[in-house]
Amino acid sequence: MKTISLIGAPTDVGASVKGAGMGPDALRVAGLVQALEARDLNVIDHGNLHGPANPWQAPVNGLRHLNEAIDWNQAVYDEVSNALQAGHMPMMLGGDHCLAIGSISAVAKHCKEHGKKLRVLWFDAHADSNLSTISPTGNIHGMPVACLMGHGPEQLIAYGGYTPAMQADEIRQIGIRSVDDGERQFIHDMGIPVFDMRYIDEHGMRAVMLKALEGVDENTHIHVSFDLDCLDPDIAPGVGTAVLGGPTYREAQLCMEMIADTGLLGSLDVVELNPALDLRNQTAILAVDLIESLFGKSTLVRINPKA
Ligand code: HAR
Ligand code: MN
Ligand code: MN
Ligand code: MN
Repeated sequence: MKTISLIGAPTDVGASVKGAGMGPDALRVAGLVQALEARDLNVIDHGNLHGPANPWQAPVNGLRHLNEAIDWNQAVYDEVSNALQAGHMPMMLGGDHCLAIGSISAVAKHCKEHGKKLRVLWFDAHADSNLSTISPTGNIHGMPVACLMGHGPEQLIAYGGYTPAMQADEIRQIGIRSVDDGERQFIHDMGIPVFDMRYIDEHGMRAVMLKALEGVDENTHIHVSFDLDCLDPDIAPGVGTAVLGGPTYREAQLCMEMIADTGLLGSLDVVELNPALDLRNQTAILAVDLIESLFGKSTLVRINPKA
């Protein structure tokens, strides 16, 4: 039986609005543990990590709350590393998306040490590829992809002991529709593969996921970094930085189902849930519903599913 390590990281130090720190508990209230157990998974809920409070300061040198972000990511890095070491599948419950720096640094190191190929599927409305010099806000949740690719403050780019943690060909971004000018340039320069909303509109989600999963094999570790603001705000209002025009419920389900079909999911981030902005916990409930599909719950009723 597979064991899932739930790791709560209740902070919003990287975000532009407060509230994401309540994300882990809202996911628990929505029945995350029970849903996973119903998928025949063994769940160990490690509870919530501890870290510095959000001092709510202005950016310094283009970075907001750098020291706090460093500490939180160290805690996430350590706990995700422990889970992988124990042979468990880490599920990091954010918290804002800056925490993916620690989480993916740990996963990338694990893959290197075990000769595994890494494929990160980054679901997001935003590109999260800002640098301190180009960010319009200084918020570090807008910077994790750049940090993981070796561009960021030195303490945020070397958790695993080497830089960069991740190469451009190890990530696929899906659902992107809000990109700053500087980020657009960075994405082009680095060659990060992006399936933006226009691409999804034109080609359809099935074609997008087939492409995003191209090249994965039995030796691939898939990491899903799921920023809930990827989803259309009509169905997922409980996020701090909602952007119109995201994937529908069915499109999101198809993504999860196609990843489940690979059998290669190795780790997961669920981030940017903001219960203070949610309606009766509906975004958390939706997240749990999608996670069930990611772990193989299927609504297929065809006699021959391949037909
Ligand atoms: N690009 C903007 C910035 O850097 C908004 C980033 C918002 N990021 C998240 N995570 N919510 O995806 O400030
Ligand atoms: Mn994000
Ligand atoms: Mn986002
Ligand atoms: Mn693994």
